[in-house]
Amino acid sequence: MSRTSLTRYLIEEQHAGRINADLRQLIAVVGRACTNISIAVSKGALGGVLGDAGTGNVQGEAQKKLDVISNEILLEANAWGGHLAACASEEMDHCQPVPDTYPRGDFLLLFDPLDGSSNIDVNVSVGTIFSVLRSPAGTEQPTDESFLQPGTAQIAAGYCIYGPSTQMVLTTGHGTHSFTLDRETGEFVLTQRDMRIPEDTQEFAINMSNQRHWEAPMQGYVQDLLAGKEGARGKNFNMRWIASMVADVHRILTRGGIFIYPWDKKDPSKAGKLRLMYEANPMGLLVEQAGGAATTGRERILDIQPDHLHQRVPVFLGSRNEVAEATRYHREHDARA
Ligand code: P6P
Repeated sequence: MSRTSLTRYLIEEQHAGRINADLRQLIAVVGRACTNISIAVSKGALGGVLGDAGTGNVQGEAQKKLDVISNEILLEANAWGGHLAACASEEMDHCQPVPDTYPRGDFLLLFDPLDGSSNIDVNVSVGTIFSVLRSPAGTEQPTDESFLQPGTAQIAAGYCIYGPSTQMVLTTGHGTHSFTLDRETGEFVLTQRDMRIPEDTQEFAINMSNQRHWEAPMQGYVQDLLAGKEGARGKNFNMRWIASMVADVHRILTRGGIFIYPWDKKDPSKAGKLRLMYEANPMGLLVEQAGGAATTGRERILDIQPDHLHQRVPVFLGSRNEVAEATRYHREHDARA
C-alpha cells in the first residue's frame, strides 16, 4: 500500500479546503525543524550538546544546551518563509516578530522547543510542542498581546516526540493524526489517522511527591484512585509518570489515561507548573480532537482567555470520563465552600 507522507497529507488537506498554503508550509517547516532537532537529540553525548547551557529562561529554569539549540532551529527555520508574523517560545521572555528583511504572513507560532529537557541527560523521551494562532487583523507589528488568544482560536497544534522513534502528532481541527519519521528518507509518514482516546481509564499520571501541597479536592480524588477496587471508585488504578509531558500525553493518546499537573501551594502564584499557551492549549486541542477532555479541574482549558504569554494553569487531560470525574471532585468541593 502506498505511504502517505506528511507532505502529501498536507497537500490533500489543502486541496480539501481544510488548510491554506501558508499553513501547509508552516507545518512542513516545523516538521523539518523537528527532524533537525531529532538528529541533534539522538546524538546524545557524541554531539557535545548535553548538559546545561549556563543560562536561565523566563521561567527561572536552567536552560539545557539543547533547549537553546532547539529554539534557534525553530526560529531560523520559520524566519524567511513568509508564512509567519511572529514566534513565541518558552525559552524567550517576549515574542519575536519575523525580521523586517523577510515577508510576513498571517500566523503566530508558539512552541516549547524541547519539553522535558531535564530528561535529556538521562536519555528519556523529550519533545517539541507547538501551537498556531492567527495574527489579529490589521496587526502591523506583532507583540506579546497579539498572542493572548484562547485555545479555541488555535488553527493547528502538535508535538514531536523524540523517543525510540520520532513521531509528529498533529491536528488542524479535523482529528488528531500521527506521523512517524523515516530516518532513511527524512520524511514523516502517516502511521495513524484519527487517534482516539478511550473514554475510561485505569491509569493516571501525576508527580505524587507533591501530594502534601495539593488542595483538598485533589487530595480526595487521588486517595480514591489509590484505594482501588475496595474504595469509592470500585476499580484498581495503575500509575505512570515520565516527567516529560510529551511522552505522558503520547501514551494517553495511544492507550488512554489521565495526566494531571494540579495547582499546588509550593508557589500559589503559579497556578501549577505547566504553561497555558505552549503546553496546555496545544495538548488540550490534540486531546479534544481525539475524543478526550482537558480542564483546569474547574473549567475547560481551551476556553481560558490568557492574560500573559507565560501564564501557568493546572492541567487535567486525557480520557474524557476520568477528566470529568476529577473535575467533579473540584466542582463539588467548591459548591460546598
Ligand atoms: P516534575 C518538564 O519539565 C515539564 O514541564 C513537563 O514536561 C512535565 O510533565 C513536568 O514538567 C514534570 O514536572 O515536577 O515532575 O519535574
